[in-house]
Amino acid sequence: MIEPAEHRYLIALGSNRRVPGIGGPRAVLDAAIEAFKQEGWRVDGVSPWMASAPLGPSMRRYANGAAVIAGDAGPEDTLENLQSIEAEFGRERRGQRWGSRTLDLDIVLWGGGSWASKALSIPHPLFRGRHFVLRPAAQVAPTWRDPVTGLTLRQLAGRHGKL
Ligand code: A4P
Ligand code: MG
Repeated sequence: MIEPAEHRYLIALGSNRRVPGIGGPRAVLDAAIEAFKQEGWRVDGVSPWMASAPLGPSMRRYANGAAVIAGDAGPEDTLENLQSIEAEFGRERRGQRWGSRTLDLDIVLWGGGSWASKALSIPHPLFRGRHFVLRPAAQVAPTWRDPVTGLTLRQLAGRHGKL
C-alpha cells in the first residue's frame, strides 16, 4: 500500500486586531491553531505568543508566534488552505464592506526544501530579518535548517539578535 506523502511546514502567525466573538490578537492565534486541527492538520508544536511592536504603518501591537504543522497537502494547496483560514477569521464587517485582515499566516519553511512559483516563495523571503518570526520559530523548531543559508533557526535567531 502506498502511504500518502507527509509534508511539514513551519507557519508564522500574526494578528493585531480583535475578532468579534473570538477576542484580542492572542485569542485569534489560539483560535487559528484550533482551525488548523479542524482542517485536518496535525499540530506538532506551537511557540509561546509574543507581543511585538508593529513593523509598518499600523499603530497596534501584534501578537506573533509560530507553529509546526503536518499533513498531506503540498505547498500550493497549503497556501490556499491558509488563505481560507485567514478569510474565516480575518475579515470584519464594516457596514457593507469587508474590512482589513486580522490574521496573517505565512509559510516560513517546508520540509521539502525550497519552492518558487508566482504565488509562493518558500523559505518566506523576509523571515530572516524579522525578530517576530525568528524568535518564535526558533522556540518551536530550533534545529530546523534554512535551506538557503544552511543555518538552523536557533542560529538565525541568535545572529539576528546581534545585528
Ligand atoms: N506569498 C508568497 N510566498 C508566501 C509564503 N511563503 N507564505 C504570497 C505566504 N504567502 C506567500 O500575502 C501576499 C501574498 O504573498 C499571498 O497572496 C501569497 O501568494 P498576504 O498575507 O496576503 O498579504 P500581506 O499580509 O500584505 O503580505 P505579507 O507579506 O504577509 O505582509 P507582511 O510584510 O508580512 O506584513 N509587525 C509585527 N510586529 N508583526 C507582524 O506580524 N505583519 C505585517 C504584515 C506587518 N507588520 C508586522 C507584522
Ligand atoms: Mg501573509
